[in-house]
Parts: sequence; C-alpha cells; structure tokens
Amino acid sequence: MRTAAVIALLGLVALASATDYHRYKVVSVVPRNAEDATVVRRAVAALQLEQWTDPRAPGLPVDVMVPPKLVQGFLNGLRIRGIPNSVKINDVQALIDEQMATQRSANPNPRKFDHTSYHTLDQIYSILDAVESDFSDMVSTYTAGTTYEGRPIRAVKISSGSGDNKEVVWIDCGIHAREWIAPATCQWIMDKLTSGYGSDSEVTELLDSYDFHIMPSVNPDGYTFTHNSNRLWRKNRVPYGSLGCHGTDPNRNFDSDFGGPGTSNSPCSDIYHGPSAFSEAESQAVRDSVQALASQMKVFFTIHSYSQLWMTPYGYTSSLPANYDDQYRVSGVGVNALTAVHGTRFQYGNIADTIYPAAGGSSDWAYDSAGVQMAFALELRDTGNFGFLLPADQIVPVGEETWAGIVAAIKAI
Ligand code: 0X9
Ligand code: ZN
Repeated sequence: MRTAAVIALLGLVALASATDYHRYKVVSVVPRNAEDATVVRRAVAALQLEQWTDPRAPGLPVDVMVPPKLVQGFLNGLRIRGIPNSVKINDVQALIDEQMATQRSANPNPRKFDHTSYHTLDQIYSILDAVESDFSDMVSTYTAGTTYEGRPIRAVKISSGSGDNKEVVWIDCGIHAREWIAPATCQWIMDKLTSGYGSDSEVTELLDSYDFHIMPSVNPDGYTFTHNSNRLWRKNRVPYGSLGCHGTDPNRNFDSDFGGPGTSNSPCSDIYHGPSAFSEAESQAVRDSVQALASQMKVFFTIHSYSQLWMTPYGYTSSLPANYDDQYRVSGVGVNALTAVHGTRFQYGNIADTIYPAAGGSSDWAYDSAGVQMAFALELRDTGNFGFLLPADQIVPVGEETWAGIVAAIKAI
C-alpha cells in the first residue's frame, strides 16, 4: 500500500514537471502567396508560436502550434486576412496522453521487437542486446559515440556473413527527438532483416549482397527528454551559457555549408547550428561511422518525420549535384514502391526545393564529404493530422511501406 502510494506520487511529480500542452491546438495555415507567408511569419514571431513544419511554398500548409489563450486571436487574424486554415489537432496534450497510456503497459525490459507501442531508449537498447545475443552470427552492435548526458549512441550491423567487404546500406533514425515514428521504423526494419533472413527471399537476397548498418536513435538525450519532460523537443540537450537554452540541432551541425541558409546562431532556436561544425556527439557519431564505411557505402538513408517526402541533396543550395538525375530516378522508384503498399503519397526531389533550404544536414555531408553517391532524407507519415504524435497503430504500416521503398531504391541503384 505504502509503495503504491509512493509510486503514484512519483508519477504525479513526473507529470507535474513535464511540459503541458493542455488545449494547445495545431493549426494548418495555407499561405496563398508571399504576402500571406510574411503575415504568418510575423504572427508566429510576435506570438512566439512553435511551428511543427516550416513554410515550404505558397499553397502548401504550415503547421503552427497555438497555446489556448492565443487561439482566438490567431484564428481571427487569419480570418480577417482571408488566409485559409484548418485546426488539425484540437488538444495536443490529449494525443500525448493517449500515446503515453499505450506505453505504460509495455514491458520495461523487452527481449523482442514489438511494434504495438513506441519505446523508450532503454527499451530500444534492451531489444538490441537481446537481438545481438539471439542472432549472434548475424548481429553485432557497436557504440558510435557518447552524448553530453553520457548515453551511448548505438548502432547495429546486420550481416549474413556470406563474404567480406560487402557493400553497405546505412539507415539512421531519430536525429530529431520528437519524430518518434523514425526510431520505431528503424526497429521495424531491424526486425524484418533479422527475422527474415533464410525465410523471406527478398531479405535473404539483400543480406547476401549487403551489410546493413542501422542507428535507431541518433539523439538519445533528446529522445529521452521527449519521454520524460517535453514530448515535442527536437534538438539534443547540451546547455548553452547565460541564456539558459538547451540544444543544438544535430541536423544543422554537419560540415556542409555550416551556418548557411535555414540555420540559426541562437542557442534558443530549434534550428541552432551549434558552436562549430561537428561540435556535437550526435553528428560526430554519424560522421565517424559513415566515414569508416564510406568506401563500401552504397546508399545512405536518414529517417525523419513528418510530411511524406523523399529528399536528395542539396539542402544548402538549390544547385543540383552532378548525379541528380540518377538520385531523382532512384527516389521515384522508391516512392512508387512505397505508395504501392498502402497508398501513402510522397513527394520527391532535392531538399532545398522540396522542403526548404537547410544547411549543415547529414545527407548533404554524406554525399559531398563521404562521397556516398545515393543519400536520401525521408520524412515519413503523416501530412499533419497527427504530425509528430502519429498513433502507434501506424508503426507497422509505416514500417511496411518504408521498407518497400528502401528495397526498391536499393535494387534500382
Ligand atoms: O529540417 C530538417 O532537418 C528536416 N526536416 S524536419 O521537419 N524533420 O526537421 C529536413 C532535412 C533535410 N536534409 C537536410 N537539410 N540536409
Ligand atoms: Zn527531422
């Protein structure tokens, strides 16, 4: 009885310290032209609203989260100017609570893949340990770096062992902490590869030709923070001086036009590029692992959410890489195969035009500096109905369609 009371109390304390999004709404705004876009940008800045997505192009939605006391004013402002909008999420906290509830019943130290709920970092790592011992001839894990808060950044090599020096497929997930479907998809893929070898002919064929290196949670500190404190945290958790702000965006910290367009030099910004290129453990871990495999690396995938996009370099410029046509062709094959599974539509093309200019990203670095000829950044489901809070019952269909896209792309290269 006593213990139960203490646990209940601890639960309350944990809840009380978490950032609360009670009655926050996510409004999808569709600027019709540059003028509308300026109005929206000014309102977001003046009201200090958080954007879930950034402006892409006139006619495409920008998702903005609005606290309850600003909702009326924000919506009125849009209505007066005739800027089209719709409320996509009515109560952000209600969705968070729903998601957390499905997790509470999960085994704290799972020994098997389970795609019915999202997992904490500890659960992901305990699955990695179990898989490594259950499939010891095929799976080896390694630590690619250590975060500011002391957590290992782990990766898995999955190899059928038939032949040395096979070409490598790289897949990393979760460089942005709140994009939970990304680590879940990396886990789905690890499950597919380990359970499918010898029984699924496609998997067997692939593993006989390629080694897979998968980093399921590039940003363990940020990811843990989204479980314990703020579900919508994006960056890592390194503290920055007098301002009291935390976090560099690891996907602005690579040495690919570091500090260029779509980055910020303010540590309080969600797109803070960090003090210098590769100042962060997360970007270092990806850099070091990819560099070590660079001569064998056939393709690099980095998995994000959301918006349903399949993107090729570059993010730092609208100029196109020398082999753009080929990367574009492979993207098209990947997207068609992905869509064929559940009808999910993706757009594809170079980062700067498909989403927005963003320098210092990992896939640009993989192409430019590591010399990987095929470097893709994927934004998984959805297009904003749930956004970062994609329900866990979509983990399996997202795994299925993403895998189909990846397989088709590998075969098309
Ligand atoms: O802005 C980003 O880092 C990615 N979008 S997200 O909404 N998941 O944050 C896009 C990454 C594109 N890749 C590069 N900029 N290299
Ligand atoms: Zn992201």
